Amino acid sequence: MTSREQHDRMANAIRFLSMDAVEKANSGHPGLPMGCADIATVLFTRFLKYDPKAPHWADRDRFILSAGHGSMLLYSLLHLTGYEDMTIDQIKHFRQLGSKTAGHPEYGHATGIETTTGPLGQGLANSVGFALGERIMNAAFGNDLVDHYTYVLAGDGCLMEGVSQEAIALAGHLKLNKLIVFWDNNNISIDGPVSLSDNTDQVARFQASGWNASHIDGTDPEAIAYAIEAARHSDKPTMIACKTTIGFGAPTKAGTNKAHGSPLGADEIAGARKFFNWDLPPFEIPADILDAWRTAGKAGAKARTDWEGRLAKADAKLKAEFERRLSGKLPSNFDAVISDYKKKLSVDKPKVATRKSSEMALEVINGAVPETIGGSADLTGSNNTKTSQTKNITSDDYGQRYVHYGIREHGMAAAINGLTLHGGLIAYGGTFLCFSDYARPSMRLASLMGIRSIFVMTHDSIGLGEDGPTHQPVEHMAALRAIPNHNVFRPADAVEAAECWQIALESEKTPSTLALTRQNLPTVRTEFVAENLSSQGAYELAAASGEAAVTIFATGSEVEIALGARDLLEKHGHPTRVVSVPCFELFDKQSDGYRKKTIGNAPVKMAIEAGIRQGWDQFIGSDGIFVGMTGFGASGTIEQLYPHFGITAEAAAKAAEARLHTR
Ligand SMILES: Cc1ncc(C[n+]2csc(CCOP(=O)(O)OP(=O)(O)O)c2C)c(N)n1
Repeated sequence: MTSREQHDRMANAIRFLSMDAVEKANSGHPGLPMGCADIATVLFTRFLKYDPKAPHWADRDRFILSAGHGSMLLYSLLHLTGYEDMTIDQIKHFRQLGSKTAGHPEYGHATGIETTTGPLGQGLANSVGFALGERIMNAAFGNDLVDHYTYVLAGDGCLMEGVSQEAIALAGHLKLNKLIVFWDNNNISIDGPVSLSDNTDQVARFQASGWNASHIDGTDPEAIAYAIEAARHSDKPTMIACKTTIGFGAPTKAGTNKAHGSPLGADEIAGARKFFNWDLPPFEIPADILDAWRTAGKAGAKARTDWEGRLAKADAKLKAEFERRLSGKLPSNFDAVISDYKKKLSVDKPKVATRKSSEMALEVINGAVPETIGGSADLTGSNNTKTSQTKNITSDDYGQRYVHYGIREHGMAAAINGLTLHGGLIAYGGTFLCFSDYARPSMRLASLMGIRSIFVMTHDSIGLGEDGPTHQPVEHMAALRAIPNHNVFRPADAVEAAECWQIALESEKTPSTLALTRQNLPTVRTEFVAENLSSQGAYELAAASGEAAVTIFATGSEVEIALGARDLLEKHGHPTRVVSVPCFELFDKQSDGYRKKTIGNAPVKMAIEAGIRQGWDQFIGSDGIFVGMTGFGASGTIEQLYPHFGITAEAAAKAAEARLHTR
């Protein structure tokens, strides 16, 4: 049992590492680590199940610092408990280029960082996916292999962000009782007291969403321990409102926004050293305190080796499947399953919407890949995300594979990231492409983290018809394509849809968005090709009858229009080729030679996409012809809208001919 004095000195080690690192970096946030050091010390020395020697141990408890600006809290903990890559040198290089101690915690930079945080609210919203992932994996593999908690430290900012409500409501609904959130209730944000902009009763708010919630003194180790113990035995998720003081120990800046986002300065730090009776120079930890921290860091080793013993003794098939899923590798027959399915499609030649093609592909995928977890933000019937294998996950049955996320696009995308980061699962979820705007902050973080989250975005153009411009995406393809490391697919038919899904599942370090139509489309890939042509990003779908006078590039539903324009142009004696472009990002990765050959040098280059031009000049040049949208859509039938906006085979052929004649 740690004495109060020992606890205080251990907590102070966090405080001094944090304030000294921020001071040396001359930037950062010392206030949160100083205020929350007691919570972190109790959690990491008395409750958290972890082993710094095995940071990826599947059954570890997860700790998520949702208030990512307090990154030095996490870095201090990782250093003190003995994570090998978090050296004192890393702490000394806080926020410096190339160090693991980035401004905000970044997934993949150092072990022990479970998710990237900084955009407030994201960590809290991810945690719902982590906690749900734990329950799903527990249902599949049992208590012996999967039985852990998800702890979150969130600030006022996390709770003010709208995504927090989506996350809280979902967690309460799903009764994720192994999710435990500490709220750093310090009454301060950047502009000053929280009362400038908020007076929500947070405890009542969480309770209203089905959580346990109560106030404690966040500086009293016993109160913290008692609250955690109670939370661990609850049948609901728990929020512990911890009253703290930002910058605790700084003589004049404590309790004020001056302790938030900048170094404290030499005088304040000297004052804090006096206050805490800490006379060591920066970055030095008293040997007995470092020992105590390292001992705490070793405490989880036994739980880990016990767990390894249970895994070794588990049924061989169960063990192999558990290990395969955690490795992120797909079942070995996956490629063959997709190849057989593609063969069948080229024979059947279905004329269906790509949202339906996506469902058909998912029916095959979900049959072959048991770790997929589907879902939709209340548009299941429209997004076609549910298949025969995916029944509803409920608070009574986590052993299923479909999440009704509710009308919570942002919360869904963040939870998908959490499910993905948890490990052992491949999560996808759907909404309308137009509402990717509501999910975009989490989609961007999936790209930054380099994880396999999959977003299914249907109703991908004016082709959705009568819902009108509020629902018709126009700039969304361009906006999503602008995110680095994000594969944005717009398949043209059922074969491309299957190929795009295959790539999405195989891309372990890149999230994917599939943009899918509401309207039916013919099969354009009528001949079976074993190779995944979509993986090249763009490929020649129809060759010209002679030396090409025109090349038409198109995606998704507009490939049919491009093929129609090609027919007209060929009839008029203009050899025309069509290039399908299911994914810009993958095309960018091809060799110069392949890209040059695919773009070709036809005198007239044209792109057709029912969206804005942005991004297309790389194919058609600034003097190329773009057939698409120049502004918002309109409410009407699909039959009216395409001609209204001039996106037809006739209009495209006419524009190409006009250009040929001016040459
Ligand atoms: C989405 C988002 N908006 C704004 C910011 C900038 N920001 C960083 S911390 C912060 C204030 C957070 O206040 P609080 O959570 O109370 O943290 P404390 O000051 O108590 O450490 C703001 C506005 C951000 N990181 N993320």
